[in-house]
Amino acid sequence: MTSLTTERQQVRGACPHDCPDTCALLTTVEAGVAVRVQGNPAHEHTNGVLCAKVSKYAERTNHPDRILTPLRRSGPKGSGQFTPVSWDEALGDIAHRLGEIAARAPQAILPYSYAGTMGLVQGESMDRRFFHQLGASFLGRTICSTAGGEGLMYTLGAKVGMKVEHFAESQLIIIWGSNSIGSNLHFWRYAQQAKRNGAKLVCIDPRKTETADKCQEHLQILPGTDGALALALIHELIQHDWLDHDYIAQHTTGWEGLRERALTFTPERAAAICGIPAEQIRQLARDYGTTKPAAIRLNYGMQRAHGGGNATRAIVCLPALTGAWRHRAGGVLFSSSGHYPVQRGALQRPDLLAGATPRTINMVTIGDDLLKGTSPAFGPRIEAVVVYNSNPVAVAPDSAKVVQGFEREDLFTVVLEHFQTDTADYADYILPATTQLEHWDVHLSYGHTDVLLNRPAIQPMGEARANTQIFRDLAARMGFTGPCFADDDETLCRQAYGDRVDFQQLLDIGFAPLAIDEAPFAHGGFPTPSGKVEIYSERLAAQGLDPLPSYVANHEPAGGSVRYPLAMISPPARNFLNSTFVNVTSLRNIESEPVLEIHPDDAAPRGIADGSVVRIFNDRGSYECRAAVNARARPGVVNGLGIWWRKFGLNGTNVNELTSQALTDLGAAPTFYDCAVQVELRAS
Ligand SMILES: Nc1nc2c(c(=O)[nH]1)N[C@H]1C(S)=C(S)[C@@H](COP(=O)(O)OP(=O)(O)OC[C@H]3O[C@@H](n4cnc5c(=O)[nH]c(N)nc54)[C@H](O)[C@@H]3O)O[C@H]1N2
Ligand SMILES: Nc1nc2c(c(=O)[nH]1)N[C@H]1C(S)=C(S)[C@@H](COP(=O)(O)OP(=O)(O)OC[C@H]3O[C@@H](n4cnc5c(=O)[nH]c(N)nc54)[C@H](O)[C@@H]3O)O[C@H]1N2
Ligand code: SF4
Ligand SMILES: [Mo]
Repeated sequence: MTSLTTERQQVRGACPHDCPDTCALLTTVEAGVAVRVQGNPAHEHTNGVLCAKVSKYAERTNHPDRILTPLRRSGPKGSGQFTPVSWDEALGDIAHRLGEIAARAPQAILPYSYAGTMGLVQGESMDRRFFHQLGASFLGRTICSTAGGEGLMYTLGAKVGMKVEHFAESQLIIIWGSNSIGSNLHFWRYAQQAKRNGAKLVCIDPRKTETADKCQEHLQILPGTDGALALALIHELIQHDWLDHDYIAQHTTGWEGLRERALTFTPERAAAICGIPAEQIRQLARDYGTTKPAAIRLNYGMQRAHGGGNATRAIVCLPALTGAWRHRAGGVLFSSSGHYPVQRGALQRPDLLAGATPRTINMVTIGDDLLKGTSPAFGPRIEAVVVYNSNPVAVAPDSAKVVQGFEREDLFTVVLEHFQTDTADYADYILPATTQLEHWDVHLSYGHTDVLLNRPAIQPMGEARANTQIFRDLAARMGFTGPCFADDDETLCRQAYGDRVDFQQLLDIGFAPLAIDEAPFAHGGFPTPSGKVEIYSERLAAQGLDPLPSYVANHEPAGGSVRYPLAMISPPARNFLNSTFVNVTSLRNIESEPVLEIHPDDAAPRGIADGSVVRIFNDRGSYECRAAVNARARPGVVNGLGIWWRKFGLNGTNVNELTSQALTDLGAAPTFYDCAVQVELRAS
């Protein structure tokens, strides 16, 4: 099949975005132009339906603001002034600058990337080879899910869980820390099927989301209190003996310790912590203890607070205690990515490090780290950052610091991008990258268990080059002659899974399901060292950490401070994908402008009316936006929907001006939803 012709044709692809659904795409191309992107009806999970955002992917790809040539800075840092230059000039100068730093202190160079594309090829192949050969610092890619991910790893052994399609057969679904309609639409379809079959849906979320609206029960807890809630549920399971003693005995370790701890978490104690009625906790425990099969869709919203790792540990113990895993429609799903046999060694080539182990810079603390000088503890000052697949100036916490770091005149910054994002404004060079419609890639999913292939539907627009090509070109300029730097993208696609996935099937139909047991843990067999659910974790004990799941309070608990009495969470706006799509006019028109949801009880004493412009502030900074006074916010908690580009904000900031660089208990992850603020009417 030739995917690049001038005829009208449809090309099979995969959605590249950081979303659990990993949809199969069909792109209609007319005379070499992508005119429409739709869901592939042949792919079960996609079911022919895309979210509103990616339905606009052709508009995004053909956007008049696309960066289509290399650009070099021509004004002060951050001014956003650039002049077009040739690839030859840009690559030559970048290779020269990086080479000069690498000769002295390779670790002074930092790659900064995340999941702007989730593709294994455009996201973690040639780029990693390049930085390994260079000996650059490692980046700790912690910004999203490592608190829960490590909680899962210590408890269940890996990011594994129920197959998503089996939620359709559950009789009870607890949607925990997930706004499924906004962020996991294709799971929501299975939940709807279950509901039609009589299932009860329960939502646990501090925000009254559109998902909460459609569940029969909503526990509107205070942010970061999930661990206490889980322990109280366990308390009730013990009190009523809703336990599967046989499953516990055979497939768990350390139950006695957790039992003792949970017995101190009465529903009344948890109710006071969580800010909900004790009776609601009792009812949920009764539902969970007595309904079979019962499933939990646990998602990332609950692990963006100090105790996110331990809360995850407590929650993922639940299905072992009740034996829910025995049924294929029972258990828990947090992320399915650990099921994939990705050949990361082949793709990323850590052998190119030749035995070196560079330091790791945590992407969450980029604000502080860009401002650090050379020291024995830190190592060399960061002198160059190469950003791709990410927009740190908008998405990393404590933006004032991040901006200050990227403003450094002595920092050399290269940004590979589609658009002039907030981060690109601070670049020395912006290099035009291809979109998913213009390059090859191969994908895993963290919400289902199929592999997807993405074929290019159109030629690269303008002078855009794929990330892989840019790193190949830089490697050549720097004299990296290893044969792995010559691998083309189709070869990289094949290397991603080696012989573990049928590549011909990917070429033929675009997707291939992994072979996974229908009820993967019905008979135990967890990927932990003991093969059991490690309620008690020897690995945590060995690090001097609490070996049992616990409740860890927020760094900045609701009502914990007189100056900043409100807790702020900042979950995504439905029509953006993190900070992607904010510049797509049709989608921004739906979101209209940045908002803060505030409950009438908190708005009234502050003189705030619906539509007022408010100032939200704490010691880290100040952010202005429009107030939406309604009951989507609970008393004591405000919701600052994200993640707007700063330059579209009323005062040139976004919600991350307020969030902190404090980390979680496990996983060194961000605490975006653990943030105390005050809100006032903006002085006019
Ligand atoms: N439309 C849309 N979809 C997206 C994204 C997007 O930006 N827009 N982002 C993508 C990415 S990168 C990710 S990681 C996922 C994120 O999607 P999810 O994993 O669902 O995580 P969040 O959206 O951060 O939060 C989910 C819900 O958790 C709630 N929440 C906040 N704090 C707490 C808490 O302490 N406890 C509990 N129980 N709930 C809490 C929030 O109010 C929110 O409704 O979505 C992906 N999909
Ligand atoms: N306050 C607050 N902050 C948050 C969150 C929150 O809920 N609240 N969520 C956090 C989470 S969960 C995450 S995952 C992070 C996400 O943060 P990021 O990973 O930075 O995600 P995006 O903001 O979507 O930015 C991705 C960028 O990659 C670019 N891109 C896409 N494809 C390609 C490509 O093929 N090549 C190149 N070179 N560029 C490409 C896009 O144009 C886009 O500008 O944000 C975090 N920040
Ligand atoms: S963002 Fe998610 S729901 Fe939307 S098309 Fe991509 S994978 Fe599907
Ligand atoms: Mo994320």
